[in-house]
Amino acid sequence: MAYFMCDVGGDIDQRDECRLTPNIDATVEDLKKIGVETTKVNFDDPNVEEDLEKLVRSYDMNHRDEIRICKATMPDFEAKLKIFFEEHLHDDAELRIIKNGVGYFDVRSVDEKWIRIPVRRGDFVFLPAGIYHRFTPDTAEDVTAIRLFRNNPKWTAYNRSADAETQPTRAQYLKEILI
Ligand code: KMT
Ligand code: NI
Repeated sequence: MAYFMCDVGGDIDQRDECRLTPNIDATVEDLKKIGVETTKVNFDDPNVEEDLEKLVRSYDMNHRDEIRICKATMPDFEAKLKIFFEEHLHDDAELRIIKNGVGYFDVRSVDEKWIRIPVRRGDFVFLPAGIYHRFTPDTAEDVTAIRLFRNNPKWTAYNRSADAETQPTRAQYLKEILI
């Protein structure tokens, strides 16, 4: 379950749970308000391929690939981790299914607090285009994810800035989702 998280930095490692004390859960409703959807895929089900196909179709996607985020397989690993954890938005939705490992997607709540969504094997996450978000693996630093996308995905990251604020996708998100 998702929860509102504490600030990171100093003694607080982004790769830890980063819960508030006391913990404050974020509800499905909190996520719905910002256009975020989560569901599960059962990789141990022999029909998992069908479930994956259904997901791909229900989100009108037509491709998928796999990304493994770990030191051994990812060139410039440390730099990539920094990029993933910079608050940013994209012109396309971000759809991910975690196949292995543990990580955290952080998304901004309606009132701009960080909501942390812990993800592990079987977790599917949909982040709409224009939402500010970031990602980190946990301390094991080995996450494999399936990415769903359409032709010519617009994965350019706009880090939070005046420039990102003026992106049409951001305006669209604010108009359609937040208001
Ligand atoms: C992204 O676009 O930030 C990523 O793909 C990283 C998360 S995938 C588990
Ligand atoms: Ni992203």
